[in-house]
Amino acid sequence: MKTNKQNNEKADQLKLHTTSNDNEKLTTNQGLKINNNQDSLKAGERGPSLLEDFILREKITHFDHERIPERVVHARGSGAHGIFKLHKNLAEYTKAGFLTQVDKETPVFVRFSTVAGSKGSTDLARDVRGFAIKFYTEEGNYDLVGNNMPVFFIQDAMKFPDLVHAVKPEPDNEIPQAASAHDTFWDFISLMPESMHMIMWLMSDRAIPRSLRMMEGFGVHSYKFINEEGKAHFVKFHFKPKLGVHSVAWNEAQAISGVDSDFHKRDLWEAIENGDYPEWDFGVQLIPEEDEHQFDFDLLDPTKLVPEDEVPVEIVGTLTLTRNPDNFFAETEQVAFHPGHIVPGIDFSNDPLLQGRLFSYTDTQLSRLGSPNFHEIPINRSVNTVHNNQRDGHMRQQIVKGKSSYDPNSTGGGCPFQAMMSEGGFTSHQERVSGAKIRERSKSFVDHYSQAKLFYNSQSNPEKQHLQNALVFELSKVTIPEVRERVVGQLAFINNSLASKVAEKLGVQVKKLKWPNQSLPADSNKAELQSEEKEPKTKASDTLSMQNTVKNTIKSRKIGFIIANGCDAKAINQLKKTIEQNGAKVELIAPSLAKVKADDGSELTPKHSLTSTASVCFDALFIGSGKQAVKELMVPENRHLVLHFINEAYKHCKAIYFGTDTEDLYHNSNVATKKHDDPAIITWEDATPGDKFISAIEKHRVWDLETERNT
Ligand code: HDD
Repeated sequence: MKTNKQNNEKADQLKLHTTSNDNEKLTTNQGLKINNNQDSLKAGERGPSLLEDFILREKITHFDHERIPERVVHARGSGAHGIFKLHKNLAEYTKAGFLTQVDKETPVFVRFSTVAGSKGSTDLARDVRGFAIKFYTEEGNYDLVGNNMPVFFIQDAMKFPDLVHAVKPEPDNEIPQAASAHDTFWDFISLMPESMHMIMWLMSDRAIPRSLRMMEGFGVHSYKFINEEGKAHFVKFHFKPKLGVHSVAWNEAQAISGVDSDFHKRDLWEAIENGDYPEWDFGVQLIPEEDEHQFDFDLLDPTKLVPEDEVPVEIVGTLTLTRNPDNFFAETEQVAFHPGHIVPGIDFSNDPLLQGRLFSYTDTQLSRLGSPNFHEIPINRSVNTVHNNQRDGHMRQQIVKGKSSYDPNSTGGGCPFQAMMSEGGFTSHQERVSGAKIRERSKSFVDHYSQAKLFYNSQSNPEKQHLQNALVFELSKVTIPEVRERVVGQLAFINNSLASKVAEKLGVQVKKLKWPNQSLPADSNKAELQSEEKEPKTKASDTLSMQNTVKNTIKSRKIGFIIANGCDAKAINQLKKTIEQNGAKVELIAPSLAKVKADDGSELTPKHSLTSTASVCFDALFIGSGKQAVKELMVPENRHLVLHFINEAYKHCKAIYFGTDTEDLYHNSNVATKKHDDPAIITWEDATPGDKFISAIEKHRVWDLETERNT
């Protein structure tokens, strides 16, 4: 295990608040040493407990108040500390200090999350993933609170509570947990055509990532960069994982939820502990303010992305996660993000979803963390000191000296002083704004299908198939036939073949119905504001398909080796070494947890037994070599377990390597039914099996052969 030290201003600040109980005596919260932590104070050996027992009362009282409300959305999360390093000076576009000093390292805390489920729900739910970053810059905290999908369900914050109520468990029976496959979600979606682009993303495999380390991050909204001269550029933020963007299969996700519902949390934790620091390229799409109207969509509309073919993503930095939190609650649970935490050089756009978010996040922290002093919790503190006249409130930590708590003042010599712009004082971008006070949606937002088409058109055939299967799965759980029909009617505006295939499985007709967009005001001209079927300017984009992602590394992948007594030590150790040299991890699986005696007398220690884990926890399998070992794996007690491992991994399109003497296992497994050449099945007959195995793992899965592998 590598030590993951991090020395920077944030780590140093956190150390001041970090304690260890090593070699210490137990105390009360008042520092009194405790002599007996086993028994309460009683009147006589068998007598009643005494009210006087302040030690018992303190312990129980604190325990009674240990829980705080979970986040209303994004309740389940995993966090890590890291570093953001800038590679390109962006001074031409922004005056933000952390984006203008090349090689500058800014400490960050990142929290990934699912959206709909409760804190204790499974990691592998079909859901959007939150991707929130707190940059502890020298100019104050900058929070980029994004997701792993570049668009959102709704165009206006007014609809956010409705969206969340619809996707959360239904209010009468609190069913289902962490799932969108139910009536209320799809009822809402069917009546909100603007959600269709996001629905394409949500039904794609992006919603079931292989790892939090293997997903993209997006700022979603258009933000603004402001340079020293006050010139503005629209900017879209991107994080591209160095390991590529990879997913699991849907029935694999369901199985993982049973075997290890902390799969993503564990994966992130272990990778960082092992020194496999997750890394992302940080990129920006920059659009001069004057080019705002050059697109066939509105830059302020959060249901639209800017195709990379129209505005390329320029990579300007790296985000690396290097340290696990010391304490989940103190750090990951108490971290408070807010899109409104910005620094000079970054500003908001008029995206109505973003504008609403600017209210919501402080408000939610007040109810979640219970005090306006939440900024004083160590994980939330900026690295520069806070000076203002805000005072008091629950749990105040800062002890501000002096009489003065108002401005202007002479009692404090006028301090703290306002900062001039040249001293880093924040000023909002001076955008000219005028308009009548109206409660309406801009007509430029009324195009709900073109980018949904762009996304669908950009998918490979297996990705299209998965998306279709996901829609069928989700809508089959909907009990109201009209809702299913309405969704299918919406799909028909995106792709006829998709709509009819889904309709067929649901037993409904495709009726390309037009109905008023429910989000429009009752007296608006609905015909004019009804979204028409429109082709996007960019018809398809390679960047939107995971098929075109990075596939040249096996770094940090988990490979299961199924072994037994008498296994071929030389072959196993050699393959293990090669795999580890390429950066992947090998875990040994044996019939039991007892040490395995190899053919050369050496002992191997299995991490798992055949019953304590499952193929879904691994990226690829090696089935151990050696006559004796295979004999043990073939005894009735083990045989069905090993075959289940193989068949399941085969079904999920993973690489499987059959070592020498495993013919019997091979022929009894579903692999033997393969008809075509399958690059991810490696056997004792292959000339360079190790290389072939590694190259198959690099490709992640043979999704193209999914139908064949499942028939
Ligand atoms: Fe939000 C949490 C991302 C729209 C209101 N949101 C939250 C988190 C992420 C996002 C990643 C978890 C932060 C963490 O780890 O603590 N939210 C988004 C994105 C959105 C979005 C990418 C659209 C582009 N959110 C959105 C709207 C509203 C909110 C429109 C309300 C008007 N979001 C919240 C919240 C949460 C939150 C209720 C719950 C916990 C928290 O803020 O701290 O205020």
